[in-house]
Amino acid sequence: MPSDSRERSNLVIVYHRQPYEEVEVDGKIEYHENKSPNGIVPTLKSFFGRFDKGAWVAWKNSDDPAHPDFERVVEISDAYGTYNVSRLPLTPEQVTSFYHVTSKEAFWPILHGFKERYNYDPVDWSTFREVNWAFAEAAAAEAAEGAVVWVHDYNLWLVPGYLRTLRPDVKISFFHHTPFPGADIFNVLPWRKEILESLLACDVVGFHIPRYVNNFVSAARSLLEVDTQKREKVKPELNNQTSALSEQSVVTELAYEGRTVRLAASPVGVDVEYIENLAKSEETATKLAEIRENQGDRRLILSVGRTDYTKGGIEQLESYERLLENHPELRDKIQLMHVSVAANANMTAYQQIQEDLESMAGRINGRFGSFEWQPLVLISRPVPFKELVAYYRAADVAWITPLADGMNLVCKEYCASRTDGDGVLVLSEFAGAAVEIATAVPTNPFSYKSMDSALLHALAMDEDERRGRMKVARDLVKKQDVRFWAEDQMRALDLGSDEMANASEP
Ligand code: GDG
Repeated sequence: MPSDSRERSNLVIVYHRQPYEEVEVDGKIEYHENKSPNGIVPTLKSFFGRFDKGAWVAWKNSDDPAHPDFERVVEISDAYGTYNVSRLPLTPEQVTSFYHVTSKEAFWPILHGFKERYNYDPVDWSTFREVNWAFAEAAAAEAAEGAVVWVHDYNLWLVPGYLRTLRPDVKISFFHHTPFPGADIFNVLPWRKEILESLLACDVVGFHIPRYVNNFVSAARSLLEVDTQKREKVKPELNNQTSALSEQSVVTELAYEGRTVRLAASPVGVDVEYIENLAKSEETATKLAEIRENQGDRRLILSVGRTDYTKGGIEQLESYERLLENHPELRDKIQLMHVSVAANANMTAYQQIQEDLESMAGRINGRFGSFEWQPLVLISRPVPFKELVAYYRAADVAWITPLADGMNLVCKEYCASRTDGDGVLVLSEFAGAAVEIATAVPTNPFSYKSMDSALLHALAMDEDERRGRMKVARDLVKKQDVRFWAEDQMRALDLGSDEMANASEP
């Protein structure tokens, strides 16, 4: 246990990103709310209100981690209460090695099934271990006796194992935001056993959907003596049979070396209340009227996602070009807005995709456009979320076609925004959300035929069918919202809402 006098926390969230933005005002650093209201940061923070004391562990870029003025732990007070934020000072070299190289060039392609993009050569595994150890130490220093430590995502894969050694008393839950591949793909990673052993030090390992749970089990079984007898039938709301990711049963527990690890399939949802309020606001109504006036009778197709090979942007533009070529009747009648924002703009793999998207957009507009009509609008800068909601409201079709996606929140944001009950969602069978939203028009982004016919189907759909499908989708997105997800994770730790209130007792 730590020796200084700081109050320890009953809930410690370990997430690589900080829960606020640092803003310099008159030479002093102030901590402001994150500008982006979407995403899970506010939801995670909302859990602090249920525990006596909360802490967050994240990394902070630092040129000089040893600088005596560096404040390692700051106390933040905001709408979510007062909590500690423990910042790990990482040098630019550590960030590159741990995050940009190991996490993004080695892990990311494997998690999404792109073996051919896996780049192991530049990985410095000792830096990955060192950074994960630092996260584990920081979490151990913040945690009260018996605290819950909630760790997020693959870039912190080794944290549970280290933390269990440092603090055998804490409850550890780990959530994967990405897909988890089966043994054939996962085992490409040379550090596979070390990663799995670390995850098996958790009390709960969470995934979005049953397929990823079963894949994890297949990887664990391939390398370790695990007992995986306990399984149950997949709940109907997680088992859309038309999705390529459906499963009939799911393993719920795994026993390893005398410990039991619960496996939880809980799909992340969106903050429906927040999005609906935005969708119904005056500001959105004004923007919507402006968009509709510009669109005239043309049907608007909207696509939103990060610039990443997993998101299927290239395949989508190829389909759009084929449709305009093979269906001249569509020309001048539709417009595609493709919002594709780079999160890791300086990585070569992402730069290449951006260049390809720009060149395809130029070709499509050059081939089919006219003075009056631009077939494709490519937006590469981030759009404010409020504006995005107005476009969700305006879009006749949301065309969401990732090749692989843990969940995909954009499709849920689209449904949440459609307070008018209209709009068609075309959704890749390889997005985790496809196992939930059974009334989306399914599409297989690996098939030209499926991509083209799904969009044609969506454009031709009559109003009754559109509204019928959207109603079911909206009901589901509302029920399985972001709070539902977080509660589910806590339930897996045997911390229902009542128990959480008492979670402060050591
Ligand atoms: C990972 C997993 C999983 C996008 N463009 C703009 C913008 N966005 C926002 C969307 C949405 C978010 O970014 C993207 O969420 P996704 O879920 O689609 O994707 P990832 O970033 O890859 O997230 C994913 C997720 O974790 C949660 O577990 O679903 O599978 O890969 O919220 O709205 N937001 C704004 N402007 C933009 O231009 N404001």
